[in-house]
Amino acid sequence: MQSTENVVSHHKRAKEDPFQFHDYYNVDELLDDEHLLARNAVRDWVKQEVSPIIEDCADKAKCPTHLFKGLAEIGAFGPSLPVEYGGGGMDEIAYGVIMQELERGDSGIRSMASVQGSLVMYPIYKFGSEEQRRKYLPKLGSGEFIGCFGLTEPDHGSNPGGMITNIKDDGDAYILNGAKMWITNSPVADLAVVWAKDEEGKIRGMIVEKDMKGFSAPEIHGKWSLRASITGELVFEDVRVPKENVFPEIRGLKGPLSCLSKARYGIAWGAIGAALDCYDSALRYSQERVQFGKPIGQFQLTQKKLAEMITEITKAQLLAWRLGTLANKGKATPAQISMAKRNNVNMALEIAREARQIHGGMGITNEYPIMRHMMNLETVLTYEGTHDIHLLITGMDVTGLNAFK
Ligand code: TGC
Ligand code: FAD
Repeated sequence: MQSTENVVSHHKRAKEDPFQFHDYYNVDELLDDEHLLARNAVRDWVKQEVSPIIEDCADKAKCPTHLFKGLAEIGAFGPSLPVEYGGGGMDEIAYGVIMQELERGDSGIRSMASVQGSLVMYPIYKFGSEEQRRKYLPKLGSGEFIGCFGLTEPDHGSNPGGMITNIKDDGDAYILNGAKMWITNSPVADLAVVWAKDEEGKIRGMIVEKDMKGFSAPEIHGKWSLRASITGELVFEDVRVPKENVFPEIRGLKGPLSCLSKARYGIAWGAIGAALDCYDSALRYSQERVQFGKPIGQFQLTQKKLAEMITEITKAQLLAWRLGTLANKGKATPAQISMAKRNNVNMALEIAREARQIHGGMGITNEYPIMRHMMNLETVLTYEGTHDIHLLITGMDVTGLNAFK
């Protein structure tokens, strides 16, 4: 049995966040000063602002909404969008390393930033009119407004093209009806980027503001995963959306899917952060925990686990870095992004499971970050396209044959 003293010291250590970065192949040498500056600033911020409260937030299923302002200050919203539109003016690798550090803290914190930057600011920047950009982007970039992204419906998750949420022309506005499900941040959002079919059956994007009549965003309770992130529905009952709030040009599923490409790219990096946190904790535990008269890290079976973990993390780091260089040249294809999202999230989940074993019974407690990451990663494996949907995207890309049609 663990002594009380031991438990207290473990607890203190967890609160102090002893995380150390691991970079087995010196990937840092591939980063420039701006990347390292951004990365280190976010790492410090996570240690100061996220680590001390995150277990409690997860325990109580409470989203730390006060962190929206801090996330804005560290440049986590739209790092690669232009500064004049509320972004950080950095490149795609800077965006990636920032997501990695946030998810090292918690996938839900990375989600807060992914949604705001890649799923709300990005579509407004990419598809919005100049008026829409000027009206919303600075306030979203500064965290004054919180946004959410409504694509998934109760009956259309992996197949968003089947959506039934719709708009009907009514003079200077559209009348919006339908419902969206599983929407990150929706109960606390000031606005939602919503995708709905017009009378010709074409998918359109629009900005719906929280005080529009007929619009509500009830919270979804009972999640065992991503507990520090708030999730809800979007319900539209004859909501009058002014035409000036509708994206002027974009039509079809490629609108929302191109936003997903941006967010999936960030997740491919982010998941490495969760994996690193689990690995770091397992490595330290294996050096400290003594059984049969020696540290458990001295047993070959523990070494096998740790050696495989760092190998998989290193492969994922290189995959993400290469994807980043392609993205910087505008050459990362959606299928390449799918491969990295699928591989890196699955890698992180498997590492969380192995790390849990290394921690023995302590691995199931909130003295260590393992179970929280593991539960979070079950969502990350599913949202932004499930593990199997991404496999089928790769399958389609290599065979030229479409499993979805
Ligand atoms: P399909 O006919 O293949 O494509 C329709 C049009 O879209 C184009 N396209 C893309 N464009 C940009 N980026 C991508 N990733 C794209 N994928 C496809 C495609 O070229 C085509 O263009 P065009 O010009 O010919 O019209 O569409 P499909 O209906 O057969 O569906 C394909 C499939 C299954 C791959 C797609 O529907 C899919 O990716 N499903 C997964 C849905 C998904 O990922 N949902 C995520 C919801 S948002 C979310 O989870 C946020 S979590 C937030 C957080 O907290 O972090
Ligand atoms: P389904 O599509 O019903 O899939 C169920 C299973 O069937 C999966 O294993 C899937 O891989 C499999 N399957 C489906 N189709 C096929 C096929 N053709 N071949 C083989 N297998 C298949 N959505 C948003 O729009 N905005 C958000 O902010 C957002 N945030 C989220 C936050 C959380 C916490 C969660 C859990 C989800 C969020 N989502 C969001 C929704 C998310 O994107 C969907 O859950 C996801 O796309 C899967 O849809 P589904 O849950 O309806 O599962």
